[in-house]
Amino acid sequence: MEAKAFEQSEPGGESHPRYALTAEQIHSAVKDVLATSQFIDMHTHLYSPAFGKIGLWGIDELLTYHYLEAEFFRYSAMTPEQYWSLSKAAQAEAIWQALFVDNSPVSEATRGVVAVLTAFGLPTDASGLTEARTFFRSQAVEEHIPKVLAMAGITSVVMTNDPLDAEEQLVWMKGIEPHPQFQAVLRLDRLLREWSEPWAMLAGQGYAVDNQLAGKSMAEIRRFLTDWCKRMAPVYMAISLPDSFQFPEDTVAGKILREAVLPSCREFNLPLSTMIGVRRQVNPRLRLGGDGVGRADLRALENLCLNYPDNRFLVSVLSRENQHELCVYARKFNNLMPFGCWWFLNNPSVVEEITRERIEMLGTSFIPQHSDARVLEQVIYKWRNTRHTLTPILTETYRSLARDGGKVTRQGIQRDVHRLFCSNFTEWTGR
Ligand code: FIX
Ligand code: ZN
Repeated sequence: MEAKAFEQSEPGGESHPRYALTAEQIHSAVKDVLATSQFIDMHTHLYSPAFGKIGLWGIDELLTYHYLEAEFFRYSAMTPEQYWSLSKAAQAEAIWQALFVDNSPVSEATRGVVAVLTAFGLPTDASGLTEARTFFRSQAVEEHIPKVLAMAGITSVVMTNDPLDAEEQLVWMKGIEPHPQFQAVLRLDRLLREWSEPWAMLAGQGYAVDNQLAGKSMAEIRRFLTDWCKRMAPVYMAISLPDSFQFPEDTVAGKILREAVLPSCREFNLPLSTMIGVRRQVNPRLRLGGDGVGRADLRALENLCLNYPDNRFLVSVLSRENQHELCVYARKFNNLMPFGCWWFLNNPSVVEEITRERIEMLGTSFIPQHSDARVLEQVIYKWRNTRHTLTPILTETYRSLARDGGKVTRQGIQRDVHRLFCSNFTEWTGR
């Protein structure tokens, strides 16, 4: 019986989209579909050209990515304080020397830089950065951005926009033209911090909030969210949350989430993205590279999904130990969309494990990956690696289906890949 799926082969050959593929053909079809399909990058820290210097790109930024800074201190005798006192160029040179010249760049993040250099035809074994710097300096950013996105095979990129960041606020207040390839996200981490900080910032933007969150504070926070939704036209609102996150919780942040954020999401029909499990500043000396991970109690997520059925939640969890629970919750609540293999999970071995589990439990009703790129050119290696890691996983998935008697076609694979990397997101966000 095992051959049944393969007996259905139609005339017109393998290239016919509805031709039932053989086990051998499945591999090349999956590889080809993954290589040629365009994806949406639904969470990054990249910016459209209108944001000027806020958007990071080029070799010095690639080398001083906080993933690499954390790795640098494992090899170098330099203290973090000495490192922070250097110029960006000197930091990049120190990292190049330690991670690429004195040692083999075999980690995921270092291989990424090698892949980017290769993609631009730059040397990967140079003793210094002269050639790479000359190349990047000669690029005009407005043309460089679409070229890089095309090289990564992504049609559009979702930014992370913080309305309480002074520099970013200025750009939005000036008014910017929407960019066809960049979508905004209203990021709320600062709003949900220890209230004394956002209180002063909101007051500074002209909202009549009280330092005790009393009086009409909540209505004013709603007004703040409304104004920023109109200004940014975000595709979702987002918060990253610690491993200790609880909901409901009788704290200022818990109250703002319940009484302002969730109702605003409903009003504007926006999903809320929650990224749960970060332990901020485990080692503050490493700055951005100093955050860690902790296992979260996902009952908080259960309470959100259960008690707010009219809200939609995009959810990524940072701890490997929370991944299985997340899949189980997604089977219980169809207002929950798991996404991405975030940060410390974005390594082939872990991506493979998580993605297999998600397919086994959720079929194609999840979003396998986002890049989380902070520096433009990172999308080239991050998306290449995603395609590479997913090829054997999807191949095996479809071969199992064929073994069970299912008809596997190129058209079906295309539909599924599109669903995973585009339409699960666009349908969820209504864009
Ligand atoms: O909170 C986030 O969006 C995180 O992705 C970042 O803050 C984190 O520093 C990062 O870059 C992870 O990839
Ligand atoms: Zn991020």
